[in-house]
Amino acid sequence: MPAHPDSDIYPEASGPAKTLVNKHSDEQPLKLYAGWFCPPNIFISVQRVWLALEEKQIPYQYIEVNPYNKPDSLLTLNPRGLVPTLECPTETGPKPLYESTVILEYLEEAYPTNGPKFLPEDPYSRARARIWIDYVTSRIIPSFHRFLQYQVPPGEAADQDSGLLQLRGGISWPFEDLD
Ligand SMILES: N[C@@H](CCC(=O)N[C@@H](CS)C(=O)NCC(=O)O)C(=O)O
Repeated sequence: MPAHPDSDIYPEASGPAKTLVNKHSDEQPLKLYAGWFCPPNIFISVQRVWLALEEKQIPYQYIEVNPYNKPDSLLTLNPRGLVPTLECPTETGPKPLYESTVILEYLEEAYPTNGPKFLPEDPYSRARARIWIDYVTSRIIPSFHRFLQYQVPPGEAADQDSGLLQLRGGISWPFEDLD
């Protein structure tokens, strides 16, 4: 099988991102396996977790990996080899977590004194917030991803609006139902 086009991408962050990476290179019990090139506008999953750690000022170690050239260190923690993957300290030793929304809830619960809180305290408001989280994850992100990757089908005339119409179709929602 041919290698993924991003398998030999530049191996580390640069510019301001590199400054942040360097700040979090020291050994810490909590480790974030991430890829610098998973940009917020395409794969928001890495950025969600990275931003949460920064916002909550939770000490963490940043470990750069290329998820398209999966190192054993990542596969041992997450057999699917996706980022973000978190290595978490537990009473019985370090354990892995993955799926960005699950990681966000873990950080909220495992570090209760680190603000800001991402979810409201009131259970009903929390549930409403989760509807929005699910909507962004299941509708907006995949639709936007399809939009970015849209290609005119072979034999069809180029129409700049086709990708946009697909995006709009994917995110349609009865907005008036939600606050
Ligand atoms: N649902 C996952 C998505 C994780 C994901 O797809 N991450 C991308 C970021 S670049 C990845 O690791 N891709 C590597 C691959 O698909 O093999 C989450 O929210 O954490």
